[in-house]
Amino acid sequence: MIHKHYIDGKWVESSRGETFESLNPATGEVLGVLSQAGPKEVEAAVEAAARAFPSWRRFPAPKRGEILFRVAGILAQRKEELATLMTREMGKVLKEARGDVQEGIDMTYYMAAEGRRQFGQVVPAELPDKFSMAIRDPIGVVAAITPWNFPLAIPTWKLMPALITGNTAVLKPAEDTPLMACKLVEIFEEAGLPPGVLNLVLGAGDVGAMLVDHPKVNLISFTGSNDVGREIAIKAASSGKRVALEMGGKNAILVMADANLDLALDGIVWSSFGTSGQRCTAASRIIVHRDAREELAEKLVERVRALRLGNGLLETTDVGPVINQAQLDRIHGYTEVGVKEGAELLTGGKRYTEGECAKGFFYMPTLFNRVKPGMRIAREEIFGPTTALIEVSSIEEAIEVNNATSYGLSSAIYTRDIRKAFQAIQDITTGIVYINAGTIGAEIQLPFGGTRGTGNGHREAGTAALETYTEWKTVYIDYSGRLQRAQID
Ligand code: UN1
Repeated sequence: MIHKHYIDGKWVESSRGETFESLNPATGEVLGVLSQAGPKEVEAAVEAAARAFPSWRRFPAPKRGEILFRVAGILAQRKEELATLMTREMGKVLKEARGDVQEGIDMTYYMAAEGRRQFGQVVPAELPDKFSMAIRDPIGVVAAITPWNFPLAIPTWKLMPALITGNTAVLKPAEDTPLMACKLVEIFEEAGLPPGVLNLVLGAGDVGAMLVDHPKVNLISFTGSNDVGREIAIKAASSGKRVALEMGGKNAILVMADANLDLALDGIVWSSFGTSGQRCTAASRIIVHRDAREELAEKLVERVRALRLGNGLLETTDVGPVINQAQLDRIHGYTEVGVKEGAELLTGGKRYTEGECAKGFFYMPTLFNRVKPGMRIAREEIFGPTTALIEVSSIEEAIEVNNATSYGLSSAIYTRDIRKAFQAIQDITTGIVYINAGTIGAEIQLPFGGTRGTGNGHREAGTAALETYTEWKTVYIDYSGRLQRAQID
C-alpha cells in the first residue's frame, strides 16, 4: 500500500508516480512507502485550501472548536497506538513518544477551547455615540512545514491555532516522519473536518519550497534548521508573506556552586540526552561554576556511561537512535571538531553498534569537558546526544556566556539562592528560562519560541499563537448620525 496525499478531502497519489520510504531508525526496517508530491499536487492542495477558506472563515468558531475537540478525543483514545508508531518511525523512547502525543492532545484541547474565546478588544471611543473594537481575522492559506523530532506535537502547534482562527492549511511534514502526519490527517477526517480545510502533501524539501513560492500561500509556519528558515524568510520578505520561524537552539544549563548537584545532574541527563539530544530545547552546554565543576564532571560521566542505548520500544532503553545516517555523520563530525579544538572527551564520541543496534543509527551519549565558549561545539547546534562542560567563575560570567550565542531558545539555572535565580530571570536573554529544572519540557499554554537566530519574533503555543495566525481588524461604529471628526471635534 502506498500512503497518499490528502487534497480537498480525498486521498490521492502523485501523478508522477514517484515514491519514498519511511524507515525505522532503530532497525532500518521499511515502515511504509509514500507517494511523493510534485508541482501538480502542491498546486491542487493550495488551490483546495484557497477555495475552502471563504466558507471556513465564516464557519462559527465554536463549531470549529467542536471539530477540534473531537480530534483531541480521538488522539487521546489512540494515544498508545500513535506513540508506538512514533517510536518506530522517529526512534524516541516510548515514554517520550507518549509525551509527544500528549503534547498534541493538550494543544488540540487548548485551541479547541479558543473557539469560544479569541478575545478581541473593546475600548471606549473618544467621540459620543461611537463604538470601537478590534476583532481577529484569519490570514488565509497557511503552509505548515514541520520537522521530524516532534512528529505529532509540532504539527498540532501549527494546525490547531491556524484552523481554530479560520485559516485553511497545507501540511508538509518532514520526509523522515510522514506516517505520523498521515495519522493526524486521518483523525481530522474522522472528526468531520470539511474538505479542503486541511490538506497534506508528502515529500522532501522541494515540496516545502514549492509551498513557500506559491502565490496563494499567505502564511508560512516553519520549524527546522536555520539555513532553511533563513531562505524561507528571504523569499517571504520579497513576496510579502507572513512567516513564523522556529529554528535552532544552543541551550545551556547553568550550575552554580550552591546548587543541589544531584538535582542538577538529573536535569542535565534528561535535557542533554533525552530524545537523543534531538530537541531544539536540548541542553548542549553546561555552564558550571569552577567550585562545582570537578564534582559535577565526575558524577556526570558516571551517569552518562550508565545510559542504555537501544530500541525505544524496549522498557530498558534510556536513549534511542538518532534519526538517520546524515544526522549520525553530522553528530560524529562535531565530535571530531571538538577533539580538534582541544576539548577533553570524557565519554562517548562514537557510533554504537552493539548487538541489534548495529542495524540502526545509534550514537553514544557524548560529554566534553574543558570547553571554551568560543569553540564551535559551544556555538553551533549539534542536534544529537552531545553536551559540553564550560567552566566559569561567577553568575555574571555564566549569564554572559549563556547569552553570547547566535541562538536564544531555552536556558536553565540550578541554584539554591533566590537572588541568583532572579538575577538569571532578569538577565538571561532567551525565550524560555527554567529555575531548578532542565531546558526541555515547555508546556503548551504559554508562549514557546526564542530570541536571536532561534526565531523571527513570533511565538507558538498559548494565546501568543493567535497573534501569528490572525490579523487585527479594528472597527468603528458611529451611531451619532452626523459627521464626527476624530482628533478635531
Ligand atoms: C522542539 O524540540 O522542537 O519543550 C520542541 C520541549 C518540548 C517541545 C520541544 N515541549 O522540550
